[in-house]
Amino acid sequence: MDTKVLIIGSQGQIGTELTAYLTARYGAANVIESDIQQKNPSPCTFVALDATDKNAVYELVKKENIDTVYLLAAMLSATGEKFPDKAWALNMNTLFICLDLAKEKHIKKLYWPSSIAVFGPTTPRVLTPQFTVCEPTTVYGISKQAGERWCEWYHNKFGVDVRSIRYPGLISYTAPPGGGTTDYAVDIFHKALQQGSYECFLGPQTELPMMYMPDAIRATVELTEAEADKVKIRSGYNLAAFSFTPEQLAAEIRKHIPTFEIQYKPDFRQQIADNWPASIDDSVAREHWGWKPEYSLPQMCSDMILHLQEQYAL
Ligand code: AKB
Repeated sequence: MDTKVLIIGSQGQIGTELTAYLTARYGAANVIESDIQQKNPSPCTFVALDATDKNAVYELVKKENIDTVYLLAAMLSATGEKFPDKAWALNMNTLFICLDLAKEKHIKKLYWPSSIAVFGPTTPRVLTPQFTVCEPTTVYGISKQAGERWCEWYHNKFGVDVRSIRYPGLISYTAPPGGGTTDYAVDIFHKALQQGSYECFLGPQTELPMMYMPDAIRATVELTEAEADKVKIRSGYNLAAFSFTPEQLAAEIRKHIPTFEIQYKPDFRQQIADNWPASIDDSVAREHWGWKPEYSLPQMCSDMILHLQEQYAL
C-alpha cells in the first residue's frame, strides 16, 4: 500500500499496538512513531515530538513525506478531571494543529479518536444510538465532543478527510492504559495474576461498553483505509463489542483463577462511569464501512490471561 503514516502519541495504550500493527502492514520504512519521550522499543523509526508544537509537527510531516496522521496524544477522563486546563489544552491544540495541516494539504488523511465520554447523563444509557443527546460532564468528554464538532466542520468547510471512532473502554496486555475510568478492566487482570485479588474503584454493578484491543486496532485501520464515500460520518462512529460490570468480569476471571477475590471501593471515577452508556448501538458503523467485532468477553478474558501468564512467567 502506498502510504506513509505518522502516529502521534505512539507510546500509549493504543499507540503501542497500532504502531506494531501498521509497521507489519506497511513496512517499517512507511511508519514513523512519535511521542514526548520513548519508553518502549520501536519496531519503526521513533521521533521525540511535542504534539502541541505546530512547527515541530509540520517539520516532521514535511521531512518524512507523511500523508496520514493518527493523532492519539490525549489526556483521558480521570486525569482530565484533576488537570482540566491541561487536558483541554492538550486535547484541543493537538487536534487543531493536525486539522490545519490537513486543511493546508500537508497531509491527506487524519485519524483522531473520540470516546463514549461524549455521552452524558441525558443520553439513553442502553444501546446508545449513533445520533443522540450528547451532554458530557467531564473535561475529557467535552473536549471529545467539541473535537467531533470541529472535525465535522473542517470536513464540511474545507474537505478535510478526517475519520474518528468513539472508543469504548479498551482492554490490552501490551502497554498499560493511563488515567481513564475504564482502566480497572485492565488493572484487574494484572492484580488477579500477581496477587489473586483486586480492589475495584467502581462498584460491582457498573456496566460499561468495552472492547479487546485487537478489535479496536482493526477497526481503526479499517475505518482509516475505507473508501472516502463510505465514511459518511465525520464526527465519530459508535463502536461496540461487549459490555460488562466489574462483578461479571470477576466471575469470568474466576473461570481461570477460581480463588480470585474482588473488593469494591468506588472513588470519584464512579460518578464518571455512572454518566456513560452501559451499551452502544454501532449499527451505523456496521452498515457504512462493514465493522464487525471478533472478540467476546470470554475470548478476551482467555487471551488476556494467556498473554499475561507468559509476561509474568507463571
Ligand atoms: C477513559 O476511560 O477515559 C477512556 C475512554 C472510555 O475514552 N478509556
